[in-house]
Amino acid sequence: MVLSETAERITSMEIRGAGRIARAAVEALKEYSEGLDSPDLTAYKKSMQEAADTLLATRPTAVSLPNAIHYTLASLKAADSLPAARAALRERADEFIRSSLHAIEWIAEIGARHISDGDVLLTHCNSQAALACIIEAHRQGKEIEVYATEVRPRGQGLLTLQALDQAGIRTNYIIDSAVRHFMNEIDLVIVGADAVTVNGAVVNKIGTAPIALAANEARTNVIVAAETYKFAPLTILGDLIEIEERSGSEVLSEEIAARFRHVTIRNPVFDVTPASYIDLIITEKGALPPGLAYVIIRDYLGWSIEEFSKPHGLDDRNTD
Ligand code: RI2
Repeated sequence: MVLSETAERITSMEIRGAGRIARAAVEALKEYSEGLDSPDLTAYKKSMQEAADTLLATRPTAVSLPNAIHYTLASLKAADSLPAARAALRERADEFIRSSLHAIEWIAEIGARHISDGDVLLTHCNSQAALACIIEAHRQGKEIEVYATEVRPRGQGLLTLQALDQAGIRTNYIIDSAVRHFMNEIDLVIVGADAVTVNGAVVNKIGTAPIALAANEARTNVIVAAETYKFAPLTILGDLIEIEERSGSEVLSEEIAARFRHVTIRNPVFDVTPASYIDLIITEKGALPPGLAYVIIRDYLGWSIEEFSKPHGLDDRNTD
């Protein structure tokens, strides 16, 4: 598939989910690199950067995308010839894809430890990482039941239903606004993440924050399943995660919307859940309270506060 096609499929959400878009982008970079007919290393690097920019422009919120792209491109730094650069990129891309899939297996293993026999769980949207924990707990023989939300406006809840049903897990399908009604029956909320900030706030599908609020009120624990590459290094500098707002036509058809003259349809697709509403973040490196998010950014993404005292430190950073 050509790179622009992958970019288009990410933008349209045909390829979706923070982990999946990261892997698809890295795969696209690798394919693009293989087919690139560059006269020299400088031209090759320039073309690769342009390709990366095209992919980076697709969706602004899931930090897995820039983290994965920067990690892959960082492999070019040490290359001193065009063939070496191409080989390094290929190796790095394969390594990222392999390790990101491994990460989900580890998260499943660690997350399942936090799910007890008899638990009633609630999940929102369609997170591979969160689902992996639920499915692993079921595989271990724990008797569990799940509430899965519809996820307006794109309906990713259906994908979740498919996965849970296929695994043979007893599931209740509810509309998003029914969450509080059922919260007293829920033992544990488990969701994924598109980004985790340095202070442990979690950016995830719109509706996650009110679910966490309702859980907090009902004293129900909330855990987040997130690979380390979903932690956002630039939040150390105070950068905010951009919340993607998509077309209003996803919420109301253009035909119906055209009947109104004074109505604007707003469609933010993510929200921010503060760290204080999250009990635990499950990463492939272990489970940690959200307050320790900085440790992940420093130890596993290689970004430390000390680096930022250097001028131009940011431009030189990579995830090596
Ligand atoms: P995994 C999704 O975003 C959802 O917000 C989901 O919770 C998150 O990515 C993480 O998904 P979207 O692409 O990486 O549906 O765990 O907007 O699969």
